[in-house]
Amino acid sequence: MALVEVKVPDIGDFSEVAIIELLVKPGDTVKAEQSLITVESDKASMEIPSSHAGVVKELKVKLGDKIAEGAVILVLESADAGAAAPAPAPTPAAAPAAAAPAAQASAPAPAPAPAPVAAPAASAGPVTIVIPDIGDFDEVAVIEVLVKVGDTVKVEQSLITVESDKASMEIPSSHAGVVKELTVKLGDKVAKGSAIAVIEATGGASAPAATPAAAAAAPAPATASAPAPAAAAPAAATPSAERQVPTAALPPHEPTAPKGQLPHASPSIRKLARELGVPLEEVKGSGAKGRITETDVQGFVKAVMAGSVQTAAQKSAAPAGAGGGGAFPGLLPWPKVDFEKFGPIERKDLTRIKRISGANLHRNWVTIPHVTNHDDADITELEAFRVQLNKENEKSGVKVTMLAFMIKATVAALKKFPEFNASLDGTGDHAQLVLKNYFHIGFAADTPTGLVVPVIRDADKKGIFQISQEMSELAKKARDGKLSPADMTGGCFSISSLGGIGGTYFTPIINAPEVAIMGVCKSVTRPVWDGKQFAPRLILPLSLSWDHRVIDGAAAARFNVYFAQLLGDFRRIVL
Ligand code: CAO
Repeated sequence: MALVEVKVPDIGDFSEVAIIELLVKPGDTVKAEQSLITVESDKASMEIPSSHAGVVKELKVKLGDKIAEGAVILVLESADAGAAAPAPAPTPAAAPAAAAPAAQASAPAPAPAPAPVAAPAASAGPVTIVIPDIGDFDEVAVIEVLVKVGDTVKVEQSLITVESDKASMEIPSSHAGVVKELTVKLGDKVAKGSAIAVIEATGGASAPAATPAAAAAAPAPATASAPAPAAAAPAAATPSAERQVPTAALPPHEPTAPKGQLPHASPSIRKLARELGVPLEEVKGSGAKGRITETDVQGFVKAVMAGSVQTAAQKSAAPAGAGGGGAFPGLLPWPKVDFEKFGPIERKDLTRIKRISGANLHRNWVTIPHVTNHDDADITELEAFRVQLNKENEKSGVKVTMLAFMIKATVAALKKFPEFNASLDGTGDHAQLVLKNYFHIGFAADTPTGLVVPVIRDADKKGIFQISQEMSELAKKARDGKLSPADMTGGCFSISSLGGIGGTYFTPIINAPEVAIMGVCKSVTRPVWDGKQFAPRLILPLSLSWDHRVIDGAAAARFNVYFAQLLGDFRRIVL
């Protein structure tokens, strides 16, 4: 075993290229010709293979490093240190614009020179652009056509992207002009000399015909871009807005690249992604073999901006189970705990209702500025009346509930304070308050699979008996898991009653897009000072949560006072 330094081979005209991916780490066993790193210029990306088999002892480069021929990539403990290294990379003279061939993976590809013309360079007139000497490439597939007939192209503007198994590169135009004809299409196999397009060159601006020999003699500038002929204005690859790539509907957030592998994308798409900060490994490619196109990157950005997709970075900043929606930049990631370390556990999936209601409650809690006002209602007389009604109507089978009275009181309070029967619509300068002239009241129902909120429609048009009966039917449907979406939509205001269970006060979460919710707890008999003495009164604790964007504290206090007055003396409801 001996230690071997694996160096960057002759990469032709590349003088400084950035490392965009490290494919191995110390301790990895690599084979000869296995790719070690990926480097990229603005027109080509390629993998640099190992000259020996062995175990990686030390990495001498890191992501972002600029490297050139001869740079040490890593130190390898190799059994075949004495063996001849794989075929050396072609020299610059031999391959001015070579790409790593499938059969000779140890020869990475420099960026291709501008495509030469078959005809002698003319200052104007039609010129046929052909594939330049792309080194040992025999037949490479056209994976993107970046221009279309009628497009005006600049010198060095990329016309097509070709790809081998180790490199992809864009073939730039040697001439400026208007594309008259495209002679390749997606999927075509091309080689040196294949015609790409006919361009009506604009006078004078055309680059001199870059013969392979001429290109070889002209070493690349310090940048990693393709060597530009002296007369040509260096032009960055301009991604066409209408790239001829297989298009798809907005791509879902579903990466196509296998985990740990660099996704398929041309150099200009990588550049675009870097500029926008798009994590390409999270983008689903809609091109051939999952290749990521410009449309895919744009779709990803749109989806992230719309909040329908979260990047992995956003997710790791959001609490576990946040279930999408905006993350909180700068927030610590949710703690990852190995609970089994502390004792036996069992795991249970959340029910569908809990998953859906949890995500909604979380959004509402985070996005609505909640305030909760607590108050008490004296329901001594109302409870006596309710008990009496139930006695009188024992045979009817309908039990009048306190909640039914509260629903009627809510309708009256909503009529008196219309901003509680409202919803916010739109944001910023376009925000509007939608005031409703209908009165659909929701009530929280506890079921074995989670919380649901069925709605009593048009409660203003219904009496206490009808409301009680409908509530009992809806509560049964809820417990049986038989509520339809129509039973749970369109609510104006919700009541969450824990009265049958217990407690004093709590802070209910507003059921968006409603703007307030009444929480009710268990009524208890308390001594209340009546001005002369303490009298036993049945007191119902109320907790009204309201949206401070729509409602003020004074209005909330008035709502509670009025609501309590109605429950205290129900005759007031007809006033
Ligand atoms: N104070 C004292 N007792 C009360 C009361 C109150 N505020 N409200 C109801 N009760 C009593 C009733 O008198 C009844 O007692 P009896 O059986 O002796 O007659 C018992 O509690 C059950 O009441 P009910 O049958 O009238 O039912 P309800 O109207 O109180 O509740 C429903 C119906 C569907 C709202 C309820 O079953 C439920 O699911 N509540 C939970 C709601 C919830 O989970 N809210 C929290 C949301 S936030 O997580």
